[in-house]
Amino acid sequence: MANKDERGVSIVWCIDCERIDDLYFERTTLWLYFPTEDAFAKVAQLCGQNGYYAMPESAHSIAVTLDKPQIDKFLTQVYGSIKPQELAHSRVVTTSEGHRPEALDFGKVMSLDVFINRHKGGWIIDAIDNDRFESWYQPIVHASSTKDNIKSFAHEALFRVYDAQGSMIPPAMVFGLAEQSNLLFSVDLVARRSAVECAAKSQLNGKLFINFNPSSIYDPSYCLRTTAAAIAEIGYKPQDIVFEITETHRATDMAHLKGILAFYRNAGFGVALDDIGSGWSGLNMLNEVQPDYVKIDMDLVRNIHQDSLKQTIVDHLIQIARQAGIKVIAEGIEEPEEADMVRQLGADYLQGYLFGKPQRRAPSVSGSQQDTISSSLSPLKKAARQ
Ligand SMILES: [Ca+2]
Repeated sequence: MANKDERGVSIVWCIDCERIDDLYFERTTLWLYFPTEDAFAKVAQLCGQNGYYAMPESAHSIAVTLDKPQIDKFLTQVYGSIKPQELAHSRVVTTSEGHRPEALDFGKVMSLDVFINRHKGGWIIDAIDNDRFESWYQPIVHASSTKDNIKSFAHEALFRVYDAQGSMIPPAMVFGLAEQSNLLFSVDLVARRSAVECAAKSQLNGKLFINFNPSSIYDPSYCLRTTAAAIAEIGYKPQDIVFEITETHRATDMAHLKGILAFYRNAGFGVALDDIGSGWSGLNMLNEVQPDYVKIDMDLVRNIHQDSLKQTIVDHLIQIARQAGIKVIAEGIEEPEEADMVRQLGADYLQGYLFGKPQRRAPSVSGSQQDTISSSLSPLKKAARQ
């Protein structure tokens, strides 16, 4: 669903051009067309059961008029009642109540699954606009650390988004939905800014690992310059920052990925490859990309002390990394036995609940210093809205 250019790279979605508000009115009529009479019947039935104001237009189409608060519930019900394929082949366009679609509205016709994703993505925009997000930090420790004697090396920033009631939205859902509603670029940029901002406000020590999804970048020199400038402005040195490239198993455009890495490298930042070992691509990438760090996927670490196959794989990974001068971080350590095993195999750093869960850090600088930090990062805020 993402817009792709000829290289298959995501194009920036212009929030200002495609605000979700344009789809809704005081009372909105959704003009729905379904590919099958069966799908039509299911939606007609749920309209009847829930007392929605609905008028059939044909055996395949229906006009449903809803108040704003009803829209969310209606779309969730439709989503739950018809098959994904039917959803993809259904069409929808909206008008204000009492108006039929005109020729001008044809450009707004979209498939029902995109419409629903766009709708759900609305709260992401809302959360970003209203600053309902922050970063939490999980420690990365030297491999010689034990549960009771932690030698801190770095922190990984983890992005947290809250709904209007203040409940945390599950992080996997945030990025999944951001991608489906074409908001990955903005969300990833806001998350990078938040990682730096919250770390500066709480005066976090040591290196800072910041997650970064390469598919959210279409032009490294433009997108990353803003991030790099903001980091410098706030007083961080590039060598304090390590960008963790996530979702690498999905990176099909190696030249694009290398371009991004080269930019970070030239600017003096460190680069890590995340989740190595979760797919075959990880190993090939190691040689091609030559990162400073690799993070071994938590699936490989889980119960590694009881699994000789996992031990063999991790042993190999660490050998390859060592030969290339790459430092190894083992993620997802929960048990002391897991820590012992990856330490024996030669991991350099460890991360996981055994050494600390992701936690929010309270600001430790004055209110005016916080304001200064926020304003030096404002170029990033602006960029996220472009
Ligand atoms: Ca990560």
